[in-house]
Amino acid sequence: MLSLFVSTCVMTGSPLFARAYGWSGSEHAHSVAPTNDGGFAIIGRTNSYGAGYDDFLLVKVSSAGVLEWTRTYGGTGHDYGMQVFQTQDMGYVMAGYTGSYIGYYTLLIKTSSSGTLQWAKAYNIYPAWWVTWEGYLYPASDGGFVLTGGNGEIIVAKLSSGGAIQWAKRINGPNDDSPGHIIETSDGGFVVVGYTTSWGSGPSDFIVVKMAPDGSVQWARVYGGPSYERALSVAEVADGNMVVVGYTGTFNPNDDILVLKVSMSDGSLIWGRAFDAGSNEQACDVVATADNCVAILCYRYLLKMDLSGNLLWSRRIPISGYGLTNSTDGDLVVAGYASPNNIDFGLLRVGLDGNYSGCLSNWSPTVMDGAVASSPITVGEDITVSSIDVTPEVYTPNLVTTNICTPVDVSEEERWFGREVVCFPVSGGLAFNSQIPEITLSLYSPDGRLVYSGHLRKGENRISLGQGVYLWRAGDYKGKAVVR
Ligand SMILES: [Ca+2]
Ligand SMILES: [Ca+2]
Ligand SMILES: [Ca+2]
Ligand SMILES: [Ca+2]
Repeated sequence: MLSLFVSTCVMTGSPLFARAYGWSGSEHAHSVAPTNDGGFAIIGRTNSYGAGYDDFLLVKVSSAGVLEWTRTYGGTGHDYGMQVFQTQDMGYVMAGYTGSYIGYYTLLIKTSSSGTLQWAKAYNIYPAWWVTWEGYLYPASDGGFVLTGGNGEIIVAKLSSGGAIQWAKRINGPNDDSPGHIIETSDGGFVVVGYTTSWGSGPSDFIVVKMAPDGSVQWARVYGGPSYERALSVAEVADGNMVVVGYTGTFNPNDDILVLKVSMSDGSLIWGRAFDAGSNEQACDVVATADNCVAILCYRYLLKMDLSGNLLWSRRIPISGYGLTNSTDGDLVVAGYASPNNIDFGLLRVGLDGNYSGCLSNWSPTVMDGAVASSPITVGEDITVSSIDVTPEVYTPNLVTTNICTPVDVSEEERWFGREVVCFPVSGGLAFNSQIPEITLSLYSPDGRLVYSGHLRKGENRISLGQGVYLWRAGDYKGKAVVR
């Protein structure tokens, strides 16, 4: 029988890892952003180092999760870093809560690409407390930022790249309302989500407000059942609509994840799903994925859905996640906390298949129809925001890295010149040409499972393999190979 197997050795990839970064006190990570070098910037807070109580902690790691540099920023009070993004000049902008500058409760910090402080501003509207530590930031395509926060109300402000306020709006409900994430949408407008006790049914409902680039409200709606609903995050998805995530008490006495797909054009509900695993499940972040699906983070759980509302996979993860992002090459990255040293920053990188053997395990929630009632509301009024320039203290902490899971290194350094082990195509498998008398060879599936282990002799070694993608390691040499 003629074998049609053809194999090629290809370069790719980045390691999967789950790591903690911390010191003796508490390091809580709140979110993570990809950086132009393929790595990540993680923001949160620490009380191990800094100017007093908690300070912002910014940790820069490589694509493989290797710690590159760290800084703290803050004053003598509590300073909680919430979100970070890389700016168009390759620096960083961070936002969070501050208690260090009385009367001004949102802190925005701009640094260089190496974390050097460039400017910092604190913001408030008087007499309201503006941003609690649930404030969120998002980069705007004009180089500026949009910021939301509130303590009993939802405030949205558009800032220039230098932190000057361009406009600010208040979602003016009569009762308590609280913001979750804000995003810029592909039309240059913005969407802010949160929860409201001013409208809707029962104790609270999701609130979603779609704004034009100038902050005028295009539509606003509430969504919910007879119990509480709280939205925490939103993502624009591949078909131009949005997915809003949070939690609900409508379907069970305990919290369930609630996922709503909502029309970008008018806010009508497209579908809803709720997930229960018998305990309190609360989705806290969502991202659109490179393969046109969505991934949803719920503390110790990560799940992926298609845009029709089907659950594709759900996993238990080894860190308590708060923030979810995409790597520059499409993997999923979760930031949160882990506990090797009291409480540390935790960071997990996993592929779009959710497979990371020995690190993530299957989790099977009950899936329910989460379609809930929805109604339009009328909101939006201009407000005045004031800011002051502040100078946070900056420190360089020493953090320890701990592996929570054994990293799966799928990276390839194809140093053909001088390579002592080379993988090349043969019919029905792979061949390895080794110049070393004897060396151990391990072959893994892409999800990190060991599928072959043996020794290479000096010279050519042939291994019969079925079709598929294999990761291989022989001593210091490694690569990825496809058997077709
Ligand atoms: Ca710690
Ligand atoms: Ca502080
Ligand atoms: Ca409700
Ligand atoms: Ca539940």
